[in-house]
Amino acid sequence: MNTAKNLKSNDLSDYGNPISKLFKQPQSPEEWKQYMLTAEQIKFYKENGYLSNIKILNEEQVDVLNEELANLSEMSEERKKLFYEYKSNESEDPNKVLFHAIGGWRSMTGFHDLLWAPAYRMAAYQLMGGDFKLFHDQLFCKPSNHGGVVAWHQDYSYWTFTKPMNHLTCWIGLDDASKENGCLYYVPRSHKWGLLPITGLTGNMYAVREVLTKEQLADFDKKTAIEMPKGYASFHHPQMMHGSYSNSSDRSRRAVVLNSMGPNTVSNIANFERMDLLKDFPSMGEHGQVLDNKCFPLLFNADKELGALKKEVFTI
Ligand SMILES: O=C(O)CCC(=O)C(=O)O
Repeated sequence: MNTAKNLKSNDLSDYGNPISKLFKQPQSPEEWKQYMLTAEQIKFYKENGYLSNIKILNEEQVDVLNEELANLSEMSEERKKLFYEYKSNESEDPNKVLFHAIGGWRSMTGFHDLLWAPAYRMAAYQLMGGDFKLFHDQLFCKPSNHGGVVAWHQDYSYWTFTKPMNHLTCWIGLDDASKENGCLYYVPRSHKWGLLPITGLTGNMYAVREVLTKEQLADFDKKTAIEMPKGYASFHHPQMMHGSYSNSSDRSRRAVVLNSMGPNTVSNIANFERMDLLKDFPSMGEHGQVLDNKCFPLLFNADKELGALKKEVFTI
Protein backbone atom coordinates (compact mmCIF):
# COMPACT_ATOMS: atom_id res chain seq x y z
CA MET A 1 0.00 0.00 0.00
CA ASN A 2 1.16 3.49 -0.84
CA THR A 3 0.44 5.70 2.14
CA ALA A 4 0.94 9.37 2.68
CA LYS A 5 1.16 10.34 6.32
CA ASN A 6 -0.40 13.25 8.20
CA LEU A 7 -2.38 14.78 5.38
CA LYS A 8 -4.81 17.42 6.59
CA SER A 9 -6.74 17.68 3.34
CA ASN A 10 -8.59 15.01 1.33
CA ASP A 11 -8.18 17.16 -1.77
CA LEU A 12 -4.70 16.19 -2.91
CA SER A 13 -4.48 19.21 -5.22
CA ASP A 14 -3.70 21.05 -1.97
CA TYR A 15 -0.27 19.42 -2.25
CA GLY A 16 1.92 20.76 -5.04
CA ASN A 17 4.69 18.25 -4.32
CA PRO A 18 4.97 14.46 -3.90
CA ILE A 19 3.28 13.19 -0.74
CA SER A 20 4.57 9.59 -0.60
CA LYS A 21 7.80 7.77 -1.30
CA LEU A 22 6.56 6.08 -4.48
CA PHE A 23 8.83 8.10 -6.78
CA LYS A 24 12.35 8.79 -5.62
CA GLN A 25 13.26 12.29 -6.75
CA PRO A 26 16.67 13.21 -8.21
CA GLN A 27 18.71 15.00 -5.57
CA SER A 28 21.07 16.78 -7.96
CA PRO A 29 21.20 17.86 -11.63
CA GLU A 30 23.54 14.91 -12.26
CA GLU A 31 20.81 12.46 -11.18
CA TRP A 32 18.44 13.76 -13.88
CA LYS A 33 20.86 12.55 -16.59
CA GLN A 34 19.67 8.93 -16.41
CA TYR A 35 16.20 10.05 -17.62
CA MET A 36 17.32 12.23 -20.52
CA LEU A 37 16.00 11.57 -24.02
CA THR A 38 18.57 11.54 -26.80
CA ALA A 39 18.70 14.07 -29.63
CA GLU A 40 17.54 11.26 -31.99
CA GLN A 41 14.43 10.61 -29.90
CA ILE A 42 13.54 14.28 -29.90
CA LYS A 43 14.04 14.45 -33.67
CA PHE A 44 11.77 11.43 -34.09
CA TYR A 45 9.04 13.15 -32.03
CA LYS A 46 9.35 16.32 -34.04
CA GLU A 47 9.04 14.52 -37.37
CA ASN A 48 6.42 11.94 -36.46
CA GLY A 49 4.40 13.60 -33.70
CA TYR A 50 4.99 10.86 -31.14
CA LEU A 51 7.65 9.00 -29.18
CA SER A 52 6.93 5.60 -27.65
CA ASN A 53 8.58 2.97 -25.45
CA ILE A 54 9.77 5.26 -22.67
CA LYS A 55 9.94 3.49 -19.32
CA ILE A 56 8.21 5.51 -16.59
CA LEU A 57 7.14 2.97 -13.94
CA ASN A 58 8.64 -0.12 -12.36
CA GLU A 59 6.51 -3.17 -11.48
CA GLU A 60 5.90 -2.03 -7.93
CA GLN A 61 4.68 1.39 -9.06
CA VAL A 62 2.34 -0.21 -11.63
CA ASP A 63 0.95 -2.46 -8.89
CA VAL A 64 0.34 0.47 -6.55
CA LEU A 65 -1.59 2.37 -9.23
CA ASN A 66 -3.61 -0.70 -10.20
CA GLU A 67 -4.49 -1.29 -6.55
CA GLU A 68 -5.78 2.27 -6.31
CA LEU A 69 -7.86 1.66 -9.44
CA ALA A 70 -9.26 -1.55 -7.97
CA ASN A 71 -10.28 0.36 -4.82
CA LEU A 72 -12.11 3.05 -6.79
CA SER A 73 -15.42 1.20 -6.52
CA GLU A 74 -15.24 1.70 -2.73
CA MET A 75 -14.37 5.38 -2.88
CA SER A 76 -16.92 7.63 -1.18
CA GLU A 77 -19.13 9.81 -3.36
CA GLU A 78 -17.69 12.80 -1.52
CA ARG A 79 -14.18 11.95 -2.74
CA LYS A 80 -15.38 11.06 -6.22
CA LYS A 81 -16.65 14.64 -6.50
CA LEU A 82 -13.00 15.71 -6.69
CA PHE A 83 -12.81 14.17 -10.19
CA TYR A 84 -13.36 16.67 -13.02
CA GLU A 85 -15.31 13.98 -14.88
CA TYR A 86 -16.16 10.38 -13.92
CA LYS A 87 -17.81 8.02 -16.38
CA SER A 88 -17.96 4.37 -15.32
CA ASN A 89 -18.95 3.63 -18.89
CA GLU A 90 -18.53 6.22 -21.62
CA SER A 91 -18.91 3.75 -24.48
CA GLU A 92 -21.74 4.57 -26.88
CA ASP A 93 -21.94 0.88 -27.78
CA PRO A 94 -24.34 -0.81 -25.33
CA ASN A 95 -22.31 -4.03 -25.50
CA LYS A 96 -19.00 -2.42 -24.56
CA VAL A 97 -17.43 -0.71 -21.55
CA LEU A 98 -14.95 2.15 -21.45
CA PHE A 99 -14.15 3.67 -18.08
CA HIS A 100 -13.01 7.26 -18.56
CA ALA A 101 -12.25 9.69 -15.76
CA ILE A 102 -10.41 13.00 -15.46
CA GLY A 103 -8.76 14.33 -12.31
CA GLY A 104 -7.91 11.13 -10.41
CA TRP A 105 -4.73 12.78 -9.09
CA ARG A 106 -6.88 14.77 -6.65
CA SER A 107 -8.09 11.75 -4.69
CA MET A 108 -5.51 8.94 -5.06
CA THR A 109 -2.04 9.20 -3.56
CA GLY A 110 -0.24 7.15 -6.23
CA PHE A 111 -1.87 9.01 -9.11
CA HIS A 112 -1.06 12.29 -7.38
CA ASP A 113 2.61 11.40 -7.06
CA LEU A 114 2.77 9.99 -10.59
CA LEU A 115 2.78 13.63 -11.78
CA TRP A 116 6.25 13.88 -10.29
CA ALA A 117 7.62 10.63 -11.80
CA PRO A 118 11.16 11.75 -12.80
CA ALA A 119 11.24 9.87 -16.12
CA TYR A 120 7.97 11.56 -17.11
CA ARG A 121 9.08 15.01 -16.00
CA MET A 122 12.42 14.88 -17.82
CA ALA A 123 10.95 13.62 -21.10
CA ALA A 124 8.04 16.08 -20.98
CA TYR A 125 10.43 18.98 -20.33
CA GLN A 126 12.49 18.00 -23.37
CA LEU A 127 9.51 17.41 -25.66
CA MET A 128 7.72 20.60 -24.61
CA GLY A 129 10.90 22.63 -24.83
CA GLY A 130 10.62 24.22 -21.40
CA ASP A 131 9.02 24.30 -17.97
CA PHE A 132 5.49 22.96 -17.84
CA LYS A 133 2.36 22.65 -15.72
CA LEU A 134 -0.22 19.95 -15.27
CA PHE A 135 -3.27 20.46 -17.50
CA HIS A 136 -5.05 17.35 -16.20
CA ASP A 137 -4.72 13.59 -15.93
CA GLN A 138 -7.08 10.93 -17.35
CA LEU A 139 -7.88 7.25 -16.92
CA PHE A 140 -8.89 5.10 -19.89
CA CYS A 141 -9.68 1.50 -18.90
CA LYS A 142 -11.06 -1.26 -21.07
CA PRO A 143 -12.12 -4.48 -19.36
CA SER A 144 -11.35 -7.87 -20.92
CA ASN A 145 -13.76 -9.28 -23.51
CA HIS A 146 -15.95 -6.20 -23.98
CA GLY A 147 -13.71 -3.11 -23.81
CA GLY A 148 -14.92 -0.19 -25.95
CA VAL A 149 -13.11 1.92 -28.53
CA VAL A 150 -11.61 5.39 -28.31
CA ALA A 151 -12.41 6.83 -31.75
CA TRP A 152 -9.74 8.51 -33.89
CA HIS A 153 -9.25 12.09 -32.73
CA GLN A 154 -6.81 14.90 -31.98
CA ASP A 155 -6.58 15.96 -28.33
CA TYR A 156 -6.49 19.69 -28.95
CA SER A 157 -9.88 19.55 -30.73
CA TYR A 158 -11.24 19.05 -27.19
CA TRP A 159 -9.01 21.64 -25.53
CA THR A 160 -9.67 24.85 -27.45
CA PHE A 161 -10.87 26.42 -24.18
CA THR A 162 -7.14 26.95 -23.54
CA LYS A 163 -4.49 28.61 -25.69
CA PRO A 164 -1.92 28.68 -27.18
CA MET A 165 -1.67 25.06 -28.30
CA ASN A 166 1.39 24.18 -26.26
CA HIS A 167 0.33 20.85 -24.79
CA LEU A 168 1.74 17.34 -24.57
CA THR A 169 0.09 13.98 -23.87
CA CYS A 170 1.82 11.11 -22.11
CA TRP A 171 -0.04 7.77 -22.28
CA ILE A 172 1.19 5.21 -19.72
CA GLY A 173 0.07 1.58 -19.86
CA LEU A 174 -0.97 -0.14 -16.63
CA ASP A 175 -1.26 -3.46 -18.50
CA ASP A 176 0.87 -4.82 -21.31
CA ALA A 177 -0.79 -3.22 -24.34
CA SER A 178 -1.12 -5.07 -27.65
CA LYS A 179 -3.38 -5.02 -30.71
CA GLU A 180 -5.47 -7.75 -29.07
CA ASN A 181 -6.41 -5.78 -25.95
CA GLY A 182 -6.89 -2.40 -27.62
CA CYS A 183 -3.55 -0.57 -27.63
CA LEU A 184 -3.16 2.98 -28.88
CA TYR A 185 -2.66 3.63 -32.62
CA TYR A 186 -1.18 6.70 -34.32
CA VAL A 187 -1.11 8.04 -37.85
CA PRO A 188 2.55 9.16 -37.99
CA ARG A 189 3.06 12.80 -39.06
CA SER A 190 -0.64 13.62 -38.76
CA HIS A 191 0.27 16.33 -36.22
CA LYS A 192 1.01 18.44 -39.31
CA TRP A 193 -2.55 18.15 -40.69
CA GLY A 194 -3.89 21.21 -38.84
CA LEU A 195 -6.74 21.22 -36.35
CA LEU A 196 -9.85 19.14 -37.10
CA PRO A 197 -13.33 19.44 -35.57
CA ILE A 198 -14.66 17.13 -32.84
CA THR A 199 -16.34 14.08 -34.35
CA GLY A 200 -16.99 11.97 -31.22
CA LEU A 201 -14.83 9.94 -28.85
CA THR A 202 -16.49 6.69 -27.90
CA GLY A 203 -18.92 5.70 -30.65
CA ASN A 204 -17.98 5.22 -34.29
CA MET A 205 -14.24 4.53 -34.49
CA TYR A 206 -14.04 6.08 -37.97
CA ALA A 207 -16.31 9.12 -37.55
CA VAL A 208 -13.37 11.43 -38.23
CA ARG A 209 -13.10 10.14 -41.82
CA GLU A 210 -15.96 12.45 -42.80
CA VAL A 211 -13.78 15.52 -42.25
CA LEU A 212 -10.54 14.24 -43.83
CA THR A 213 -9.07 14.98 -47.25
CA LYS A 214 -8.22 12.21 -49.73
CA GLU A 215 -4.54 12.56 -48.83
CA GLN A 216 -5.23 12.32 -45.10
CA LEU A 217 -7.42 9.27 -45.63
CA ALA A 218 -4.57 7.65 -47.56
CA ASP A 219 -2.20 8.37 -44.64
CA PHE A 220 -4.37 6.10 -42.48
CA ASP A 221 -2.81 3.14 -44.34
CA LYS A 222 0.38 3.97 -42.43
CA LYS A 223 -1.25 3.78 -39.01
CA THR A 224 0.98 2.25 -36.41
CA ALA A 225 0.11 0.17 -33.32
CA ILE A 226 1.85 1.19 -30.09
CA GLU A 227 2.40 -2.15 -28.39
CA MET A 228 4.30 -1.71 -25.12
CA PRO A 229 4.88 -3.46 -21.80
CA LYS A 230 3.07 -2.06 -18.76
CA GLY A 231 4.83 0.88 -17.14
CA TYR A 232 5.99 2.23 -20.50
CA ALA A 233 4.77 5.46 -22.06
CA SER A 234 4.08 7.01 -25.40
CA PHE A 235 4.16 10.80 -25.76
CA HIS A 236 2.18 12.60 -28.45
CA HIS A 237 1.60 16.04 -29.92
CA PRO A 238 -1.78 17.76 -29.27
CA GLN A 239 -2.70 17.48 -32.98
CA MET A 240 -1.64 13.84 -33.33
CA MET A 241 -4.36 11.64 -34.86
CA HIS A 242 -4.82 8.68 -32.51
CA GLY A 243 -7.37 6.18 -31.29
CA SER A 244 -7.71 2.64 -29.98
CA TYR A 245 -9.84 -0.33 -30.99
CA SER A 246 -12.01 -2.52 -28.79
CA ASN A 247 -10.72 -5.14 -26.37
CA SER A 248 -12.11 -8.59 -26.98
CA SER A 249 -9.10 -10.38 -25.46
CA ASP A 250 -9.12 -12.05 -22.06
CA ARG A 251 -6.88 -9.31 -20.59
CA SER A 252 -7.81 -5.85 -19.38
CA ARG A 253 -6.19 -2.74 -20.89
CA ARG A 254 -5.83 0.04 -18.34
CA ALA A 255 -3.97 3.30 -18.91
CA VAL A 256 -3.32 6.61 -17.24
CA VAL A 257 -2.73 9.72 -19.33
CA LEU A 258 -0.88 12.85 -18.20
CA ASN A 259 -1.69 16.03 -20.11
CA SER A 260 0.68 18.94 -19.63
CA MET A 261 0.76 22.52 -20.90
CA GLY A 262 3.16 25.45 -21.10
CA PRO A 263 3.31 27.63 -17.97
CA ASN A 264 1.74 30.64 -19.70
CA THR A 265 -1.30 28.83 -21.11
CA VAL A 266 -4.39 31.03 -20.77
CA SER A 267 -8.13 30.52 -20.53
CA ASN A 268 -9.85 30.78 -23.94
CA ILE A 269 -13.46 30.38 -22.88
CA ALA A 270 -15.09 33.42 -24.53
CA ASN A 271 -16.21 31.55 -27.65
CA PHE A 272 -16.13 28.03 -26.24
CA GLU A 273 -19.48 26.43 -26.98
CA ARG A 274 -19.24 23.42 -24.68
CA MET A 275 -18.97 25.08 -21.27
CA ASP A 276 -21.27 22.39 -19.79
CA LEU A 277 -18.37 19.91 -20.18
CA LEU A 278 -16.26 22.06 -17.86
CA LYS A 279 -18.78 22.31 -15.04
CA ASP A 280 -16.73 20.17 -12.63
CA PHE A 281 -13.34 21.25 -13.97
CA PRO A 282 -11.06 23.51 -11.94
CA SER A 283 -11.78 27.17 -12.52
CA MET A 284 -10.56 28.41 -15.89
CA GLY A 285 -10.72 31.98 -14.59
CA GLU A 286 -11.50 34.93 -16.84
CA HIS A 287 -10.96 34.68 -20.59
CA GLY A 288 -7.31 35.52 -21.29
CA GLN A 289 -6.13 34.81 -17.74
CA VAL A 290 -3.16 32.47 -17.17
CA LEU A 291 -4.31 29.11 -15.74
CA ASP A 292 -2.84 29.53 -12.33
CA ASN A 293 -4.41 27.79 -9.37
CA LYS A 294 -3.67 24.72 -7.23
CA CYS A 295 -5.07 22.39 -9.92
CA PHE A 296 -2.40 23.45 -12.40
CA PRO A 297 0.82 22.83 -10.47
CA LEU A 298 4.17 23.61 -12.05
CA LEU A 299 5.72 20.18 -12.63
CA PHE A 300 9.12 21.17 -13.91
CA ASN A 301 11.28 24.19 -13.18
CA ALA A 302 14.49 23.68 -15.13
CA ASP A 303 16.50 26.37 -13.34
CA LYS A 304 15.74 24.73 -10.02
CA GLU A 305 16.12 21.08 -11.09
CA LEU A 306 18.95 21.29 -13.61
CA GLY A 307 20.92 24.40 -12.75
CA ALA A 308 23.94 24.70 -15.04
CA LEU A 309 23.13 21.31 -16.63
CA LYS A 310 20.17 22.98 -18.36
CA LYS A 311 22.50 24.09 -21.19
CA GLU A 312 23.40 20.47 -21.94
CA VAL A 313 19.86 19.11 -22.10
CA PHE A 314 18.46 18.79 -25.63
CA THR A 315 14.95 20.13 -26.03
CA ILE A 316 12.70 20.35 -29.04
O1 LIG B 1 -6.32 5.04 -23.93
C1 LIG B 1 -6.84 5.17 -25.02
O2 LIG B 1 -7.21 4.21 -25.67
C2 LIG B 1 -7.00 6.53 -25.63
C3 LIG B 1 -6.15 7.56 -25.00
C4 LIG B 1 -6.24 8.91 -25.62
O3 LIG B 1 -7.11 9.24 -26.36
C5 LIG B 1 -5.19 9.87 -25.27
O4 LIG B 1 -4.19 9.49 -24.63
O5 LIG B 1 -5.30 11.04 -25.66
